[in-house]
Amino acid sequence: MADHNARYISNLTRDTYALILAGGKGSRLHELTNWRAKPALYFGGKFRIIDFPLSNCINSGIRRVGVVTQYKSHSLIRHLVRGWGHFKKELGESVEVLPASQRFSDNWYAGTADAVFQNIDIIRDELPKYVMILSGDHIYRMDYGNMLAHHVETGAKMTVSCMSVPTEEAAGAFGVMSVEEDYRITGFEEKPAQPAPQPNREGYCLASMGNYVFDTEFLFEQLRRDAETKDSQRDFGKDIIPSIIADHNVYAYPFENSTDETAYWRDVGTIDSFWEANMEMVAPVPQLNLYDQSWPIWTYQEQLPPAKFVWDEDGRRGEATNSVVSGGCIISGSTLRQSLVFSNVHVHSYGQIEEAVILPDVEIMRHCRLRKVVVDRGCVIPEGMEIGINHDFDRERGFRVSEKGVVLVTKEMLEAL
Ligand code: ADQ
Ligand code: ADP
Repeated sequence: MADHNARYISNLTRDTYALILAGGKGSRLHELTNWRAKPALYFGGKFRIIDFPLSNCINSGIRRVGVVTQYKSHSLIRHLVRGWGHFKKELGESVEVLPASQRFSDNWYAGTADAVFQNIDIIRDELPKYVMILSGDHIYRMDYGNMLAHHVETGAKMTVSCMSVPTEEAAGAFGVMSVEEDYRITGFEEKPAQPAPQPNREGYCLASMGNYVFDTEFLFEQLRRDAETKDSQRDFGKDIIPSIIADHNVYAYPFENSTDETAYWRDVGTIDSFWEANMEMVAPVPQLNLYDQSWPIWTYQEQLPPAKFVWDEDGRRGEATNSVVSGGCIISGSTLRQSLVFSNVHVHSYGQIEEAVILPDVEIMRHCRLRKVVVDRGCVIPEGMEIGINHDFDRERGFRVSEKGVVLVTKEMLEAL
């Protein structure tokens, strides 16, 4: 791709409205999404998933953003209002929450295309030249300006960002595309059992990341056409993309070939991938650098005192290695290794905690042993409890043990003991 100067890109981002789709169920996360939408799930010690696409927008220079919510949206909306409600419309900035409000129809949002269609009037009011439709479900760092420049340069009506993914991983999980040499899309199937192979890379295919750029007028035309199409499921992957590629220029934007070496993308759709992506954050040098001041991840945070590590009365050290510990935590006479601890967690003495992801407001009483666990917000782990040591026993007690042996514990599971 040609090098672009900053002014060129900032003109494009300024002329763009971003719509983040944050209404999905995330059902493969099981009890973690019983009470919250997937984009509201905690990640990385301080953040929620939605903070990543939102921060990408702000850091890329896109200042007009709508967040489309639907399923179990209470905690998501509360977070957006508290953390992202300070943008000033008068300065051309806004982060708006767009719940399914049945303004155009008597229904909730059907598929992703319907979620956009039902907000056409709000987008039109903004008069953007381009609309970016972004998935609110992923942890990633992406400069959307480069994707916009690619869209303009290829003369595409629509651009789909893609990643090279091993075929067996992509089967049934992602939208998969076939492309010509210049990345024009010639075929697209939503979650095929047998994905089309990627040219020049054996065993891989080109998977859609669920992020799209559209010329605004073209988007509106296609949404209106789709709304009148019988049997459409009103979905970008299932309906819109397959129906336009024959007659219009639709291009793929290969994300990992982009010039940005810090590009990062993770789908955290299962307990295992959620745990793994969080564990990556405690590595000595993670690929996603949360400490990079040129690409800050913004969020809402409570006013909390700093984390505290106490040598208890019996002379046991409170310590943490290769771990991330957030504000408001007290680690007293316990050892944490390779663990990620969110705010307001109190670990009492004689604890041994390894490879744990502990969400906010958790209390772990004395003499606990935790290994390879995800502990949901608000849990109180009773004195002497061992989790992740004997998986049969964990299952018997009603905890969820994932395919790769991560144990999920929630407040409800503990209350049912
Ligand atoms: P999925 O993520 O499986 O596949 P979907 O469940 O429709 O598709 O979710 C897409 C995004 O829209 C998510 O961010 C979700 O939260 C949100 N969403 C879903 N239904 C919604 C609704 N009714 N209202 C508002 N928001 C909604 C998609 C693409 C694939 C691609 C993968 C990449 O369809 O082609 O490969 O994303 O993960
Ligand atoms: P144990 O780890 O033996 O169960 P606690 O966790 O109750 O004991 O307390 C251990 C130490 O943690 C205390 O001595 C104190 O230094 C610190 N601590 C506990 N609670 C607080 C608090 N609310 N504010 C500040 N420090 C606290």
